[in-house]
This record gives sequence, structure tokens and C-alpha cells, in this order.
Amino acid sequence: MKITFRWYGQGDPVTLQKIRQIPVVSGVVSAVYDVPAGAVWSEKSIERLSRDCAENGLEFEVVESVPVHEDIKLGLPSAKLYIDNYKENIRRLSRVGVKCICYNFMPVFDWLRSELRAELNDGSNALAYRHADVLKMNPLTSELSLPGWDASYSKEGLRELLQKYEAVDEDRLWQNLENFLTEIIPVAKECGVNMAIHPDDPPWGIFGLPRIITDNANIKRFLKLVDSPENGITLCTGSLGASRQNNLTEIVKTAKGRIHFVHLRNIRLSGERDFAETAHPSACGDIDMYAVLKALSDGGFDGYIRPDHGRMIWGETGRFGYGLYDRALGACYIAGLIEAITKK
Ligand code: DNO
Repeated sequence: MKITFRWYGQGDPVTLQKIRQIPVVSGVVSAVYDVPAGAVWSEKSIERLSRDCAENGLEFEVVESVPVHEDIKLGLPSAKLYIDNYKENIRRLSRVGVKCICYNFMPVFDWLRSELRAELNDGSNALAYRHADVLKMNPLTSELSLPGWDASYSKEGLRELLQKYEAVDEDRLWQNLENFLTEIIPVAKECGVNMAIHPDDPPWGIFGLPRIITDNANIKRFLKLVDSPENGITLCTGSLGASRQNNLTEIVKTAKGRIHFVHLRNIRLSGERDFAETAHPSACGDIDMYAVLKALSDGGFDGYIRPDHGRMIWGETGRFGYGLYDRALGACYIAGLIEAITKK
């Protein structure tokens, strides 16, 4: 297992010089951010990323994310062009040694929270989700500020996009996902790249949009769409764990051999669909991190892991969920668990 750390590129206040000082981290998870979703990434930008990491003694083997253009998720005729671009990105990334690509298939919105600075008992701040608050949000009228939100949409653009999705129910979305995978997985195979879909966060439909990568049964279905080892998942404990119905160790067993990337983080559940993100250790939330890692190890998992969102602690400010301190604590905790579980 390799412990990695997400880095948002040159503009990230959490620099590579800082990341390399987290003793257990061997590599960086990053992406090219200077192009819109759906475009081909320039070789120059890809090489620069890879070089920046290498110069700091860090591997660059995981990309998160290569975004999937909405036209692909909508199944529009223009999807073909964007799928071709996607294939080209897989090829280009493989040439600098990338071995795993994380992506998601959530319509319009990526991860969603209702609060960005919820105060925890110890005075730290974390991201939180309250379903009742989300039900009150209207993406078209409220001034949304979402962490996983592509801020480049105009109100009009968003309205049009949401209208297009009126024709896409869960079945259509499954079909469009299958079409996408049927095209890209053979290319990934050729390139020696594993594709790792990220589960929907939270794992239920929002704003009337369908979400399908949500639970054990759907992950089973997903893996069969294209039954090949390169068609795998990112096991995100915080995303899947937000649903009380999900049993993470069962999902680990379902996806045995097909988990290529793991996002480890903890959450504290409150209502049926309410939760706050917490520090990584099991004792701080409702996820048994030991049990998840043990199940992964028992299943022969040998892929990439990263600490996921951290709280803001010790006065740090910065990108929500992606500060340095709490994620670094998480990385060391994960390394401790791995050592205890795997040491002969
Ligand atoms: C949030 C992340 C997600 C993830 C994408 C993958 O912190 O886990 O934004 O990168 O869903 O495409």
C-alpha cells in the first residue's frame, strides 16, 4: 500500500516542500487544473506536474480527477468527442507513469456539504452536511458556495444544464456510464492504467439529480458493466459511510481486486442523513478505520491510499478539507494502522 497526499498544483498553499516532510507519504495525487472539463490536457502541463513531484522526491502515479464532461453523463451526441479526449488523456498520463485515475460520474455537482466551517467540540472546524438544510437550497437561486462545485457555470448555463438532466433518470445514467466505460476501459488496459470511480458524496440523489454509485448493490452492478480489472473503484469511507445502510467491510469484499484507490476519512453521523467530518482515528467518528484497513489487507489490497479531508486546526486557513495539519496527522495514523496490520 502506498500512502499519497492530494496536491492542488502550484497555487496550493500546501506545497510539495511541506508534503515531502510528512514522513509516510510516498507520492502525490494531483491533476491539471488549467483546462475546462472535457479538454485534452497539454503534455507540457502533465510533464510539469510529474517533474515538480520528482524534484521533491515524490511519485506521481495517481490522478484525481480527470473530470467527465457533462455531455458524456447526459449521453448527448457530442459525448463522442469528449470520450475521445478522455482516452487521449489516459494515454498522455500513462506516459509519465500514472497508474491510477480517479473520476466520478455525479451529474453537475461533485461533493456537497451544507456547512464549510462547522465547529467541532474541540474548537476545530470541519465540513458538515445537514439534509434539511440541503433540501432548502436551490442551486438556481441561492448563492451556493460548495467545496466541490465548478464555479465556472453562469446561472443561465446551470439552468440549461439542469434542464437537460430532466431527461436523465437513473437508468439512463447507468446506460451512459456503461457506454463511457465500454469505450475507455480498453484504452486504460492498453496503457496499464487502473480507472477508479469515486462514489457519490453524499450517496443519495440531490436537487432531483440521479446518483448511482451509492451502495454495495450498485457497486456490484458497476463492476459488471465492464468486468475487467481496470474498471475499479475508489473506496471513499466518508462518502459511502454517510449512509447508515452501507457496510464498508462488505463493500471491500464485493470489490475485492477492483479497489485501486482508497480515500480514508471519518465522519460522525447524527440524524438519518446528517453528518460532520471528524479527525481520522476510529475513536473520533463512526467509521471503524481499523476494520476497513484490515478488510483491505485481507483482500490483498496493494494500491494507493490517501488521507481524505482534514479539519482546520491550529489556526490554519485554506482550501476547505485540504489543509496540511489534520491531513498529515491522518496520514501518520493510517501508516500506524497499516504497520500494525501488515507487520509479519
Ligand atoms: C473531494 C473529493 C472529490 C473527488 C471527485 C473524484 O474531496 O473526494 O472531489 O476528487 O469526486 O472525481
